[in-house]
Amino acid sequence: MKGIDDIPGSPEAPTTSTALITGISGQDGAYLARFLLDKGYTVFGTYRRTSTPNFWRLEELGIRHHPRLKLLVHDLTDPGSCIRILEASNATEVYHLGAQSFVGASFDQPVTTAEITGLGTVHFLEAVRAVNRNIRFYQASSAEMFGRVQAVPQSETTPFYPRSPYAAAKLYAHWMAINYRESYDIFASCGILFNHESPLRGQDFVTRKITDCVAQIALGSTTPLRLGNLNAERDWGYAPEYVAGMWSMLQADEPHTLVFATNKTHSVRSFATWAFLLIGREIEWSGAGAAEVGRCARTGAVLVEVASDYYRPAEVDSLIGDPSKARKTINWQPTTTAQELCRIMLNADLERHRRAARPADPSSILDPLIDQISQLDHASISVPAL
Ligand code: NAP
Ligand code: G4F
Repeated sequence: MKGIDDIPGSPEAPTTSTALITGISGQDGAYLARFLLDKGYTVFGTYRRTSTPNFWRLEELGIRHHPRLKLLVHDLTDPGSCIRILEASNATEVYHLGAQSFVGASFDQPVTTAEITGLGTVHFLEAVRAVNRNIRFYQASSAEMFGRVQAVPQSETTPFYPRSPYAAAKLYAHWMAINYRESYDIFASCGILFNHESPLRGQDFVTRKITDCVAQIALGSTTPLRLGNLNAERDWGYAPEYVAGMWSMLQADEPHTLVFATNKTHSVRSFATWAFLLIGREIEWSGAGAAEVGRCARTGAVLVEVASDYYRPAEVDSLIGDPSKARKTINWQPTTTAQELCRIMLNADLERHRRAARPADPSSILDPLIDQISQLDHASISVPAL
């Protein structure tokens, strides 16, 4: 079974290259750092100064104190220091992952989002242009740019229709990366990534919010899971597979724009249903809209309720990507299903809560549960027609 320590691809010929990752404290930054360190890279990672360090992901992956990992303080809204960081690191590959990446927050902080997620990219592109035009640059573009989708599934040729300040900022950054590719011959590649999740996902995002809450319910919590739009559908993949694709894009002969997706879509309701099934709770859904609830089929207890405060002013109803160009161009193919992803994430959250609740108790009630979930065949999770 895949778990938190798995990452596709293993080093064949160790490299002595140097890479710079912006947003190394985030989900993708942490996985990519480990991937590159495994390949022999020296990795410079930028993080923004906060009153309390935020390196829990690097710690969980066991790379926080890796001898080839160097952490540099940098805020994406500070253009001048991009140049200093590029010069100091001497990196030949830049993976620009840093962003205000939470769509919900972008409605409350549209200008900050534009500055970090939009202009922050241009600060780095300008630095590449000034310091060394041979640097290869990866831009973390997003499926959110498709927004109110103009075709199903979405591919590299589908027109964009952003539906949030985040998506609009990403679209600006995306086009600027392409603009620098075409204007200055900079190797700027754009990965249009559909949702990718993992045990390292931030707790604001719906998948991790679900697995974390369900793990707590397994441990005895009686607080229901409160969600927004249960009908939203996403194409969910496994983050370690996606960061491997980022690296492949920068090893190609020429810069590309590629969609990374699984070509399957599922609703938020389905993801929650799977997570509860994994702890032995079948959900019965009733009601509609903000009045919908999910009850335990056995006890009738309310396990899920809808909270309209999680609704967004404009929603992206359904995303499903066509990754065939990525397969043809860089031989990238995802393998983890959304159901398996749910199990990986739930397992990790159960383990975290077990550790937090009973640090040294060998007879934890969760041990048998985790074993049972690990052995479950994900194909055996029957998904109701929703
Ligand atoms: P994430 O976990 O939210 O990580 C974002 C990173 O950016 C964090 O390290 C964060 O630092 C950093 N950051 C935020 N504001 C900053 C600022 N002002 N200065 C410097 N750093 C700042 O996101 P992710 O899931 O790893 O995604 C990586 C990238 O891919 C993002 O650009 C995201 O928009 C994009 N993307 C993600 C997905 C997905 O499904 N995960 C899909 C498509 C595109 P803190 O730790 O201090 O917050
Ligand atoms: O998990 P989400 O917050 O992810 P979203 O908005 O799709 O954005 C993520 O994926 C993008 C790529 O497609 C990235 F660019 C972006 O940075 C981020 O990583 O929400 C998924 C869906 C939405 O439709 C939302 O309305 O779930 C719905 N949802 C329903 N209840 C909820 C909730 N989302 C959150 N975060 N919390 C809820 O309670």
